Formats: sequence, structure tokens, C-alpha cells
Amino acid sequence: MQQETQKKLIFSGIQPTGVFTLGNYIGAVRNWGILQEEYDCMYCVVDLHALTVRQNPTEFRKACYRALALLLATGLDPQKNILYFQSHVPQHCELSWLLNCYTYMGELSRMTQFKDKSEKHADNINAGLFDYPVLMAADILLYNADLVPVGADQKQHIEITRDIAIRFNNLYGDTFTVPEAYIPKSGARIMSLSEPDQKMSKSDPNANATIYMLDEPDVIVRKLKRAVTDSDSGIVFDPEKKPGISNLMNILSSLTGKTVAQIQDECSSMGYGDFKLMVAEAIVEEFRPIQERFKALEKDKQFLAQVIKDGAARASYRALRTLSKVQKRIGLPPRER
Ligand code: AQP
Repeated sequence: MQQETQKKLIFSGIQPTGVFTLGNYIGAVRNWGILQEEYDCMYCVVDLHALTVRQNPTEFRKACYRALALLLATGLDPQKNILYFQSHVPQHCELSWLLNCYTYMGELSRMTQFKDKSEKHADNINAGLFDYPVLMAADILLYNADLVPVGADQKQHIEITRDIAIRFNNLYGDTFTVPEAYIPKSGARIMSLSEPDQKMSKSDPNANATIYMLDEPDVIVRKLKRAVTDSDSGIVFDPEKKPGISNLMNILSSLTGKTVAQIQDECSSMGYGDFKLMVAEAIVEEFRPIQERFKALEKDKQFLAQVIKDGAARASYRALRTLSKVQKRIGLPPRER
């Protein structure tokens, strides 16, 4: 049987749509490792979400395992956290269907991610893309998560999750915990290096726009050197007028723990070239130990398989309990056990 704790429950997920980016790391994954000491944590590789965009089957399977190995390499302990693949716990889909019936088309049409991704993938605006937030609500509500650590781009999806939970609770009595978003104070939105008014994304077709967690040091330095700044030269934090340099300051602040004001003070006499190198070095040093652990973990197929199996079993046990309660509340005929 599972051991229950009185700790608050954290749930979050990440799509295996490519190698994780510096944005994924600073905005989400890094904080997951910090939270594992204090909370009861569940972290999921949301492979079903990733199918809302076309994936090459062979590459996709590899990307799923790579995602898990990267989470472990950043320091997530499978004893302290439940780590699993979304598709291995079918209750996510079952609850998602039920919640669809308590979600309005109007609400879903307002989602910024749907609008953005519809523009980017105009040839494949599928129903899954539209319904993405309901599957995400099911992911979270299935475990009665108290907190959901995400980057700022996911705030709207947490809000709709809360609306669905409140609506359901009002109709059927207290069933779901209404979750809160847990957004980091610094680094909640890391921007593209090429278009600093766009967020950094793992599926950006322009590889120079994105730092991937598995980029070699020389690649990181090269991408930083090419990062778009402005014709001015001051290291000044002004996201409106100087979005490029402000993004780099934000990255350095998130990695060093210094405030952007401190960085502005300390680097006031530097040119853009030297400053970019300083940021590149901080990223290289941050990723070096993670990359080393990743190389070893990636080869340990037996260990990965065990983590996945244990994670799915532990998640399913919890998921079944919530799903049965929901089915009963709605009035579905009970299943013979
Ligand atoms: N640029 C970012 N800055 C800060 N946080 C970010 N996150 C994503 N991009 C940034 C956070 O990373 C977590 C996992 O994201 P996801 O895989 O669920 O999907 P996403 O938000 O759509 O991330 P990507 O990298 O942009 O993926 P693609 O390109 O596939 O769409 C989330 O907590 C997210 O907030």
C-alpha cells in the first residue's frame, strides 16, 4: 500500500517536445528539485499533451526517455517524487473526458497558448490542441494538487483548472482541491535569444533562439554571442526598451541569485560582448554537472524502466481513488470490483 503524507501536494508536467530549454529549466524544472524536500511531489512527462503537435514516432519515443533522464539528472529523486509518463496512467484521459462536459467552448477559445500554437501550426489545428487545458486540468485535479509550479506562460491554464474545479465542487460538493499556481519570482519567462519579445520555446525552429540543456559549452557561447541586443551599449534593465539585454540580465540573475539591480551596478562598465560571455559561462557551469549525470543515466535503461514502472503504479493508485469519487458523484453506475 502507498504511504500517505500530510505534506502539501505538488503536481507539474513537461512536454517531451524536444530537449528542455534554459526557459523550461529556470521557469520550472529547477524549482521542482528544490520543492522535493518540503512537499509531496508528482512530476509527469506529459507525452499525451505533446501529441497536439505532430511528432515523428521514433524520435518521440526517444524524446520521452530523454525527458525522464533529464529530470533525474537535474536532481529529482525517484524515492522522494513520483515520476512517470502521462500515457501510463489512463485515468488522466478518463477524467479529462468527464471534465470536458464541465468546460465551455468560450473559455477554451480564450486561451493564449491555443491562439499562439494555432498560428504556428496552421496546418494542424486539431481538437487536442483546443482541448489541451482540460487534459491539463485533469492532470492536476486527479491528484488534488495544492500547488502547480510552472512558468508564467501556464498561468492562464491554472486559472481555467481552478474554474473547472470550483464549478464541479459547486455542483457536486467538495470533490477537488482548488490548486494554486506557483510561479518563480525571477525567471518566470525567459525570452528567445533571437526575438526577445517571444518566449524561449523548445520547439522553436530557429536553434539559435534557444539554449538547450544538452548544448555543448561552445554552442552556448556561440548562441550567446549572436543573441539580439540593441544598438545602445549600456547594461541596463529595461524590458520595454531593451528587451534583449534585459532578458540576459534576467537569466544571469536567476542563475546567480543576484538581483538585476546588483547586476546592473556590477556590470555598468562592461560592453555587450563581455557581458554576453559572462552569461554564457554562468549557463555552462550550471549545466555541466547536469549534462554529466545525464550521460550516465541515459545509458542505464534498466534503472529508467524501473522508475517509470514504479512511478506509474504509485500515480495510478492515487488517480483511481479520485476518479472513482468523481464517477460516483456524477452518478455513473458503480463498477463491480
Ligand atoms: N521561456 C520560458 N520561461 C520560463 N518558463 C518556461 N516554461 C516553458 N517555457 C518557458 C515552463 O516550462 C514548463 C514546461 O513547459 P511545457 O513543456 O509544458 O510546454 P511549454 O510551456 O509550451 O514549453 P515550451 O518549451 O515552449 O514547449 P513547446 O515549444 O513544445 O511549446 C512549464 O511550467 C512552462 O511554464
